Amino acid sequence: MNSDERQHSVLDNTADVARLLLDNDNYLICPHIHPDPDSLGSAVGLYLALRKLGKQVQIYLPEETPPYMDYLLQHADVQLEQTLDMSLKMIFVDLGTPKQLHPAVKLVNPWLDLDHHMGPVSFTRYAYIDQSSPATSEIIWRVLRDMECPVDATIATCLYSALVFDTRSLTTPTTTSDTMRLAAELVDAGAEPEYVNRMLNQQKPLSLLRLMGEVFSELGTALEERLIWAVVSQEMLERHGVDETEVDYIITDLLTIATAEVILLFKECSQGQVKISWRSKCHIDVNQIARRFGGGGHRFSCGARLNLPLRQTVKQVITQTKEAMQENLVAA
Ligand SMILES: [Mn+2]
Repeated sequence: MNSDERQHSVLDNTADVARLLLDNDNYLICPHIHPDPDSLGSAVGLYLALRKLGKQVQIYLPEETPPYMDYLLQHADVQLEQTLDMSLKMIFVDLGTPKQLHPAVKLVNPWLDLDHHMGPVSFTRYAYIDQSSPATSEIIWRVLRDMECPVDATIATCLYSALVFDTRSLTTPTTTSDTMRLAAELVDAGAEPEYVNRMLNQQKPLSLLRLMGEVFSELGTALEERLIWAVVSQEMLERHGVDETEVDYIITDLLTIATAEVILLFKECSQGQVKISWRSKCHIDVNQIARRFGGGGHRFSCGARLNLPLRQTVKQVITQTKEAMQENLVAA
């Protein structure tokens, strides 16, 4: 463990994280804004484990989440509003950067950051970051093991959901045989693959499929179809009666296109921003491109938000992404 003058300690291993969590109490777990199943599953899994160990703990989530993730939240004490004070040790899971926090979540006592993203880690008192980890839930699993916390079927379901979501069902380049062994351990502990697949992948409303039909018929392509992008406007969302939170994951369907190396999804949000998501099959480091637009994430999956009109955003981002692909930003 080493600390600098700003009282920030980088923890070297999950055993240190486990000791810290066992030695302290009164936690507030904070997922990132618009949480995905890794952030939410990690938050609830850690919450349930700390409760088992007799700790005071709550989850602070100041926004509604899409209904398909309700099964992850049903066993947790989730606060939509929270009085923040120094007595609550804030734990961030899967955050990436403090910019990914909901505006209601103020850094009153930023205490511990558990993450597998690249990016600044010095905003909390303690941090454990493992960029090689396939999901934040894998880190949580190791912490639970080091705390000798018994894992029941509910915790296993949360962590398994997070793991299969972030690894696209155990198929991303970060997936190793260890990842598969972890998935097997979680199934042994009570996670049901069929149930989790149904919850994560078979909950789309018909209206979303109809919207996808329109979006897919108007895909943009460049560089001999190596770059492919989809655009979803507010007008399309309104016309099909689709909630904007339901749209994000249609991007994974575009990865099935044979020629595609990089995929982009542009979503016009109700607050006037445009949300941009990049996915890369395995060659191009799209995180380097996202960072040029103030965003970030992983080498193969990342995002950014711009306060520009939709058409202008598409033009600028496509131009830069094409340039980056031609420069051949190869993932390490
Ligand atoms: Mn993650």
